[in-house]
Amino acid sequence: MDWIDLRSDTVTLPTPQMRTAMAEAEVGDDVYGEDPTINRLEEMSASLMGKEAGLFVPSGTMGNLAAILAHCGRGDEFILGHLSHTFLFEAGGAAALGGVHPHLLTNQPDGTINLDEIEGAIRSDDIHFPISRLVVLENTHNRCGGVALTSEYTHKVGEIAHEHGLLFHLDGARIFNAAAVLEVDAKDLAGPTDSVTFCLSKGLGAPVGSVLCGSGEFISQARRIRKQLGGGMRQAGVLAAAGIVALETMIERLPDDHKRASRLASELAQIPGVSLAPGTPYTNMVFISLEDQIALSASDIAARLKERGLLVGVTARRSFRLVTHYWIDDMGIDQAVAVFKEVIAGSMI
Ligand code: TLP
Repeated sequence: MDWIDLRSDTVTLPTPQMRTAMAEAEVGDDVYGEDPTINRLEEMSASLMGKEAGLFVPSGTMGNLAAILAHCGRGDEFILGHLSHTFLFEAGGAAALGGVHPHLLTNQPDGTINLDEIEGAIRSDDIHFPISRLVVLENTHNRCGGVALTSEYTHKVGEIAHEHGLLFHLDGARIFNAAAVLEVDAKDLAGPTDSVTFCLSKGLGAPVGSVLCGSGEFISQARRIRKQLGGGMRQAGVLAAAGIVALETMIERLPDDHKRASRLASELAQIPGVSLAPGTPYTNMVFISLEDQIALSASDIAARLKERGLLVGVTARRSFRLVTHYWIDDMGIDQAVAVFKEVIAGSMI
């Protein structure tokens, strides 16, 4: 079956140009710092983020974890949103491996955290309290609908963090989607941060990897932590080569995914029984839910869609996430809408 896979942009397969670059990549032992392709990817990434240095890591999860462990010690506290990927979907790594205490604040529907709440969450010097060390934001914000956080907001958070002596990390897994929709440079969004992770293996289509960027000193420390976590790779230039192609060819096409997400959303909204989440889509994610006249649960609907070749993400009992990406063309959107229509029509009370 030719699947239409809208579960995530993580499902993207490498492009033919990536596969060629991977086959031809010049490689060396990266633990010795001798893989020229990885070195090049790290330099390109740092320059795109406006930082001194970069570190190629196997995943966004490891990038965020290495950043938190480099910034915080055991018993320190990091402030983050209750819907952030780092809190929800990274297996509690900061607590499990670093003894770093999460201080959760409410994410607003637009992905931000109220600035007064951030300031109010910063602890005073009292032996009863953990030490506030770090603020973490996410851009685009996945569970808040793939919404982009503006550079004005990010600057304000940076000011608050730095005024109080805290550090600031950005989970910029999809920072280029944010930059595209806001029509700013990714550097503007990463500017106020002390560190930023972005992913090559989501909308940019590379098979593996993320890059953590920050100051030279921070990256040296993160490099040691990556080794501790078992993430010191050897001739991984074969992977970095795909990452370079991703940076060179895939960033400028992200608006295509956003346009297709818009069309998908407006066509799904026409189907009786389906409603759009407020604001969706902001970028490449469409969040929808089932109205009461649909008898089946989201998982049951997803199973029926799957039988017809359409894969979607189930986010709750009655809701879904559909993500557009490089491998979903206009025809894929048409087919997805047609399959949805058919399955929903057969599921009315
Ligand atoms: N997100 C995945 C799943 O884990 C939910 C997805 O399908 O969206 N930060 C953000 C904002 C992410 O969305 C993800 C992955 C990560 C970090 C982690 O990246 P990986 O999967 O490379 O560890």
